[in-house]
Amino acid sequence: MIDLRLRSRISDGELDQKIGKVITPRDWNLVLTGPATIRKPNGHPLCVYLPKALDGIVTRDMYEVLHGLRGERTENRGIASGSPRVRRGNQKATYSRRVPSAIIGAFDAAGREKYCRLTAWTGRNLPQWQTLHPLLRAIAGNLEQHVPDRYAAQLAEAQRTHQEWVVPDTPFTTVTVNNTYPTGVHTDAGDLDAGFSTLACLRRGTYTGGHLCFPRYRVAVDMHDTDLILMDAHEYHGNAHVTCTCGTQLNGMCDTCGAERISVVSYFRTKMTACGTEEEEQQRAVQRRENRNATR
Ligand SMILES: O=C(O)CCC(=O)C(=O)O
Repeated sequence: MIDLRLRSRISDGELDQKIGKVITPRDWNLVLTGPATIRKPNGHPLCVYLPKALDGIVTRDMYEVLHGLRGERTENRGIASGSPRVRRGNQKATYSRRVPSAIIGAFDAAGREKYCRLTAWTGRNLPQWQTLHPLLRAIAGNLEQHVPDRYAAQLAEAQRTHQEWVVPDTPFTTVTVNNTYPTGVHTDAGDLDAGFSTLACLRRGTYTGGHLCFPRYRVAVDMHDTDLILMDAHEYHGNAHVTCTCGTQLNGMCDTCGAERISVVSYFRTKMTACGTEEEEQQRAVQRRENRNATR
């Protein structure tokens, strides 16, 4: 495994121009092709690339669960959707491009729902969620081995969280599953500062592009099937357009040729430590519903 400490980074002004935009090959000059630890100029880890780390771990059932999420679309990915947010008519809320991305696992009391919960898909598909747990444990094992200090910090937070919100034997509460679309340059919000994020890739059919890139450092990686990258998701990152052999720039798996790039981002949501037990959070949800009905 190479261990490389970068010497340079682009200026804040140059980086600002790229935020929210989809990355292109002009944004990188180093593409990782083998196992590598990449450090920032200050010596802190930027990413650890582990080709084929999940080979033999991802079963057909796991793939089917992740592939089965391709119909879940969201307008809530903000600049990570690769397009600016827009307002519809005179509505107050803003929306970003609709992209095939799903959040599964646990979620804190954020947004409209002021209580902690398993996401709607997770609640409806508990056996499928559990099918993914061995994969998440294998990802956690790699995190422990390659970035032990970040793993330990994240595990400590997971241990002081009610266990119904944590994937057993991992420091993860939540997973974002993306299917074949480019993310605009963004940083992840809501995950633990002292921790580290992880991104696993499953790939089917033939396509070009999709490179995951850290534009501040001009480093990219073309993730292949069962590759894993451990990464500082508080550094700006994004992935390039995915073009299949039909010549289409994809926003979702290609229905014609089957080209598909699934990215599985597993992390710990900082605010989960403040959640009550599942029973307490359910009571909070009922209470909120009753209060809302009473004020109508
Ligand atoms: O799919 C990728 O390579 C990037 C995904 C990502 O950055 C995200 O979901 O926040």
